[in-house]
Amino acid sequence: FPAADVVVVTVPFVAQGHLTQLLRLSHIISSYNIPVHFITTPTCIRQVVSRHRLSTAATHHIHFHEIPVRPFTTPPPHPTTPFPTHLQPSFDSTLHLRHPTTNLILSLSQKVNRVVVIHDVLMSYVVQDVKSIPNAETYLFQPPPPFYRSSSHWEKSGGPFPLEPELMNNLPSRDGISSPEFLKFLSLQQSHINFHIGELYDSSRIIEAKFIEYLEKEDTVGKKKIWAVGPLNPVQIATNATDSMSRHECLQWLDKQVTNSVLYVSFGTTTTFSDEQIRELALGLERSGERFVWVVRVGDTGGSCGFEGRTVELPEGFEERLCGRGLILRSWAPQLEILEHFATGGFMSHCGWNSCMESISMGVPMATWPMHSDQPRNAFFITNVLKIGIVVKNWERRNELVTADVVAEVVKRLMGSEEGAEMRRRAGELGGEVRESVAEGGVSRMEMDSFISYVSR
Ligand code: BUP
Repeated sequence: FPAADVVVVTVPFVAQGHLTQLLRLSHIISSYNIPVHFITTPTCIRQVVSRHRLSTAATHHIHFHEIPVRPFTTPPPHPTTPFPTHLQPSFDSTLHLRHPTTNLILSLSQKVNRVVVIHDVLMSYVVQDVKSIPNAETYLFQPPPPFYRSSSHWEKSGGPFPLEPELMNNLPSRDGISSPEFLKFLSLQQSHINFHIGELYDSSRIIEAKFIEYLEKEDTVGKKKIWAVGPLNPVQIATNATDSMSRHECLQWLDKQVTNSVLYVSFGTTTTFSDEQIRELALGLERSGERFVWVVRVGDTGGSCGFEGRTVELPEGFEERLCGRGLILRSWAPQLEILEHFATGGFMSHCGWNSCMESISMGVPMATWPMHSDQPRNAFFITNVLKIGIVVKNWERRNELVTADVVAEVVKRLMGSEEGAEMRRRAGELGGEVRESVAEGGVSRMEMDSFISYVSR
């Protein structure tokens, strides 16, 4: 691919999972020798740089633009309030990014033939002025997977859907996946979605071909081109001498464990359990008798302030009683490396789409515990469509406490039963196919190549 006279501007939504996806996409695009400009707030830049341990070598084609946003006037709600209320600061801060983003695109448009703007669907308001810049064009990045988008469309339109009707009868409802504030924010975005050229997904036709085809056929996006270019996460973690010296201590602990014997437990960046739920989970993990690595942290609060210092209380004596059978991580964990590790044999997860794609591509079966947004449908996709997961918490019982007994039973099924072993085998095979899809000649790589050809036409 010759470097055409084109630059890409990526505009992520200001929450970790969303930043991660567009940062990964930026990396891939820059590897085609196309300059990428990544625009967000200073807090988010700091967050992605430290959490992703970015080195200048890895990002030399990515230009980070920090846009200071006004200080928040009200403190954010406590992180245990239901999602996504505590992310209100994120919603507010995006609104301030509109003019700086337009100015950046405008100034780039005077230097190159074409500016390609790839924006999170939640940033449609921010990029609305691009339509008046003649040599700039927009592409919408959809953070949820095609299954979520296609099943939501089918709910409204009816008609045939590429899944057995009995399964569709059990599709989790979308009740309770969002707060009124978030719905208001979404509707603001919706009113600015209409002028993009195409849509990009962090998914692969290996796992979602029929849902992608449904979206293409059903014309849900007004005959927009769809590119499924995932997984965006690296599928092979490079380790060299320097990296191995700075390897996280949990990886050294995993090195000493038996193949597929450890459950990784993490519920993402946006939610915090109640003290009561933490207690049941801890006792359940203990009762299961299985080995685990558990990321116990307070959810992000829209990068504003306040709760970073709060810690989660575990039951008294819990850590001592484990006698080395479990590892508690209280800060940012190297999730991809953990999932890639030979000792990891299961992932108990909230089913954020990044976590699902990472687990799928590393061939790890899941125990599903969704909390909000697309997560209930992602969990359904993992357990009922790909059949590489077991339910811990059913969405229809979202207001109930998950007891220690339920946790222990699911963990034992996933980690210590024939059923779990069979799922692991299936997940392993699927993971292999998904990893191949991003290698030379694979379907996802070809879609990425086709996207790059299109934007540098
Ligand atoms: Br916690 C944690 N280390 O300790 P999702 C998360 N991650 O690398 P989200 C770590 O953050 P939604 C940690 O690998 C994934 O890439 C993880 O994204 C990484 O969930 C990302 O899974 C989390 O999409 O919620 O952002 O919590 O995306 O559903 O809004």
